[in-house]
Amino acid sequence: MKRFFLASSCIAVLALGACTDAQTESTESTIDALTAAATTPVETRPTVQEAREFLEAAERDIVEVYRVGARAAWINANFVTFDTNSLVADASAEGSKLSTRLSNDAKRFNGVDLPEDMRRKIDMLKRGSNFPAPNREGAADELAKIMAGLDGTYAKGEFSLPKEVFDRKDVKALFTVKQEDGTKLYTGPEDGVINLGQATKMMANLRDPELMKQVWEGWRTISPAMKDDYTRMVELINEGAQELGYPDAGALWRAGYDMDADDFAVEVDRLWGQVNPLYEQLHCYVRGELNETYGNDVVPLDQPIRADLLGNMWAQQWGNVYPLAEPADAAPGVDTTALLEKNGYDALKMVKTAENFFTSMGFQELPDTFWERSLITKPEDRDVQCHASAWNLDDQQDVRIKMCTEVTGEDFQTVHHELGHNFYQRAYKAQPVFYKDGANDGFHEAIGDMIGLSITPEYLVKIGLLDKDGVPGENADIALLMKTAMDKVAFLPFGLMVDKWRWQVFDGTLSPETYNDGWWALRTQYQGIRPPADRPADAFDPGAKYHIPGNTPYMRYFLAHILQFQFHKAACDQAGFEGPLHRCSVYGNEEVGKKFNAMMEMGSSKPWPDALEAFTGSRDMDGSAILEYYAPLMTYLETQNAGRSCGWNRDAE
Ligand code: X8Z
Ligand code: ZN
Repeated sequence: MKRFFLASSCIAVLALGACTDAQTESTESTIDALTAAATTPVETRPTVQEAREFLEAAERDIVEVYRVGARAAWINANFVTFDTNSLVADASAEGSKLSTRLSNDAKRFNGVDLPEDMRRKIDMLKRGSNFPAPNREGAADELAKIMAGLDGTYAKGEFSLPKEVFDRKDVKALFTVKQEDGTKLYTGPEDGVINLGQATKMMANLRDPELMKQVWEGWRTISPAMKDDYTRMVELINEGAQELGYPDAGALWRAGYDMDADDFAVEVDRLWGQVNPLYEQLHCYVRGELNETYGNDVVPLDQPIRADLLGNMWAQQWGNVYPLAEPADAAPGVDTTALLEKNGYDALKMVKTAENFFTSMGFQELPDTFWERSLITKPEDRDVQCHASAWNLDDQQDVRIKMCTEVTGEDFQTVHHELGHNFYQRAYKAQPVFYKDGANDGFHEAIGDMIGLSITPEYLVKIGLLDKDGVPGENADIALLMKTAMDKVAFLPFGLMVDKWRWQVFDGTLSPETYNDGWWALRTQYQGIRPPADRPADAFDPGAKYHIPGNTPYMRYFLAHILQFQFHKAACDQAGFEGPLHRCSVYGNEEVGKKFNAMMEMGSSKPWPDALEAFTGSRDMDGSAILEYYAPLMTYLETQNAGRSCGWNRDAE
C-alpha cells in the first residue's frame, strides 16, 4: 500500500515504500477478526458492498491527498527552504491523518468474509504507513514537522576544513576542471566549507589517512543537532504503531512483507547466513591489501577496518579503493569512469544511455516531461536534497529523477538504479492505487540494479563506449568480479545493519544514550569496521546517513542486493546465456523484457512470492545466485587469504 507520508524517500511520494501487507493475516488481525466475528451480531456486520464502497472512497481520498502532497514534496526536495519545509510538513500531516483514519475505519471489516483481493486492500489500509502518527490532536503535525526538519537538516549539511587543505596539490587537482577553451578552473571552496558532494569526492579519491579522518569526522558534525528530534520522532511513531496494534514501529516495518513480522527477521538472518562467508573472505582480502598500502599502525591485521579508508563516506561500498586492492596477477578490468570521460559523456547522456537499455528490452521510452522536469545535475544557486531519488508525481506518466549526477562509473550505476524505479512505476500504473508499489520494497530497489548487472564490457562495446579490442579476456575475470564485489558484496552487511539498528531503537533495546554506541556495535559486528578515532560524547553518527534523517527504511537494499542477482540469473537463463554470469548482458533482449515487465506490471497486487515466481520460477529469496556469480572470486579470495588470519573481534571498541 502507499505510504501517506510525503517526506522524501528514495522512491518518492506516490509509489512508495514497504507497504505490502500480510496475505496470511498477522496474529493481531486474526485475533481482531475472531473477536469481531464473535461479538458482532451478523445483522449489524458491514456487508461486502459496504467494504467495496469504503475502498472506492479511500482510493479517491488517497489520490486527492497525493495530488497536492507530491508537488509539495518535489518542490521541497528541489528547493530546500524554511517555507517549502513547512509546506511539505503540512501536506505530510494531512496524509498522515488520512492514513490513521483509514486504518481505523478499515478495522470495521474485520469479521467480514471478503473476496481475497478486497481483504488484501483492507489489510494494507489497516497496516497504515511506516511512520504512523498517534491519533490525537497535534501529533500528526508535530511528527510531520520533525520529519521535514530532519530531512532538510541533512540536505543543507556542510562543514569546514582548514583552508590549507585546499592548497594541497592532490586536493586542488580534485576540484580543478578543464574548461572548453582549455583553461583550468578551480571549483573547490574558497572558505574551506564543503558539502556532502565535495566530501564524497575527497573520500573516493584521496589516500591520506589523516585527511580522510578529518573529512569523515567533519561530515559527522552535521548530525548531533538531529538527535533530540530523532528521539522525539521515535516516541511518536512508536505510539502510532502501538495504536495500530503493533508492539513498536520496527514490528510494523517488518510486517510489510507478506509474512509474519517475526519470520521476516529470521528470513533476513537466513539470507545473511548464506552470503556472510563470501563477505568475510572479501573483508580479509581487502584488509590485507590496505595493510600493504597503509601499514600496521593504520590497518592492523587483527582489527576491524577503519571506516574512513574504504573510499565511501559510510564504508558501504568500497569500489572506489579498488586500485588499492587490484589483484596483482589478473589482467586489468574496465574503468567505467575513464571510459565515460574519454567519450565525453555528461550527466544527461548517462541518463539517456540508461533509458536506452530499458527501451532495448521493449519498454516504452520515457515521456518528454521526464526530461523537462527531472533534476539531473546539482544547481549551484540553492540547497537541494542531493540524495538520488525517483519520483512519480501523478501515478501515471509524470515520472522523474532527482540526482546530483557526476560523471563516474558509480553514478552510471545509480542512474540505472533510479530509472529502474521509474520504469517499475510506469509498469504498474494501471493497478489500483493500493497496488501501485513494488511486490516488496526490495523488488523496487532491485529492478534498476538488475539492469546495471548487464553493463558488461561486451555491452559497453555495443554502445560504443569501449573499443572491441579493449574487451578484457578471461584472464581479467577476477579483476572484473573484484571491482563489483567491492561494491555489491561489501554492501550486504551495511544493508542489513542499518535497520537492525532502527529495530533496536524502536523496541527500546537502545536508548538515546546508547544510540551511537549501538550503531558502532552493529557496524563492527556485521561489517568489521571501526571509526578512525573515539567518537565524541554527543555523536549521532546514524544521522549522517541519509536514510536515517530521510526516514527511508533500509532493509529493502539488503533484499535488493540478493534479489538483483536472482533476477539477473533468471534473465540470463531465459536468454539462453551459457557463459559465466558476470559476462551476461540482456541488452536488447525483448523476450526477457516482456517477462520482466509481466512481473513489474503486477505491482503489489499479489504477495511477493507470486511476483518472484512469475519471473524466476522460485517463490523464495535466495542468496545462491550471488554466490554463483562470485564463485570464481570466492576461490581466488580463499587462495589469497590462505595464511592470513581473517575475522575480527566482534565487540565494539
Ligand atoms: O539510496 C539509494 C538510492 C536511492 S533509493 C540511490 N541507495 C542506497 C544508498 O545510497 O545508501 C542505493 C543503494 C543503497
Ligand atoms: Zn532506490
